[in-house]
Amino acid sequence: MIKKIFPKQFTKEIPKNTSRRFAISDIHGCGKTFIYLVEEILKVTKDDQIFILGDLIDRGKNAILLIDYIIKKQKEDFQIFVLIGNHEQMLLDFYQKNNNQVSKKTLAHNHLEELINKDKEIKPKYATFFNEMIFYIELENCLLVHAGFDINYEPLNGETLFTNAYAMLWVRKFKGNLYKTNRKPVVHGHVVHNLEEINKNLELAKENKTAIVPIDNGCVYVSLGKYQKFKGEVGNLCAVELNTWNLFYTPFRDK
Ligand SMILES: [Mn+2]
Repeated sequence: MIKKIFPKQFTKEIPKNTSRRFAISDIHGCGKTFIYLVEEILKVTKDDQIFILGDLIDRGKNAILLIDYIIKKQKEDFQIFVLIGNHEQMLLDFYQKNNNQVSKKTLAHNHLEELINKDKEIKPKYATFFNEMIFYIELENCLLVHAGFDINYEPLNGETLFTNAYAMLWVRKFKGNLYKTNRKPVVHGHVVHNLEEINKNLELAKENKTAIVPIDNGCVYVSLGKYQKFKGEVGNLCAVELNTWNLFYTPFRDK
């Protein structure tokens, strides 16, 4: 059972739209890469929708830049929807266990000092941002979640696949099952997949033949010099357009 955390709700209705819908995951502080992807490659407009599948923070240097950018664009009526990942959950859990305080020293490791005020409390604009995160989104043709759904999970005490917060944030190597996910493939991040694996599943999605579409290509690991631990081509921030299943991506960039 997951501890009490900030998000107020599991999911919410997404306005229908006829324009493009992009899913992007595991930005992990690669704020400059994200901004380049949405502005220069995707050229996102207010008609498009962007879904961020969690793990915005930790590891990379520009998580604050990223969150400030998202808040600014949302205020300008850009349609950006943000899911929670296990990295947000770990921070919020730690914060609450610590009587709603966290030190700059603790945050410095992940370049998050700007999250807090002088009383070591999360600043209201960021608290609101975390509060409005949700666990999953159901669109007409797919489900979006950070880690996945534990399709082997036997519902207990009224819980379902869609209220099993622990699995949605942490599950790895889950097997897909279209029957259990309303005949919809699950688009998720959390575990790095190389471009070949991502492309293979996108091709299957186009033919309605897959239950799982991973989109995390490990963008931040290049900036950390940890490229080698993964097999195949990794190190890009990916955006998948959810109507066509087309893939867009850019390598990590620091400017
Ligand atoms: Mn994760």
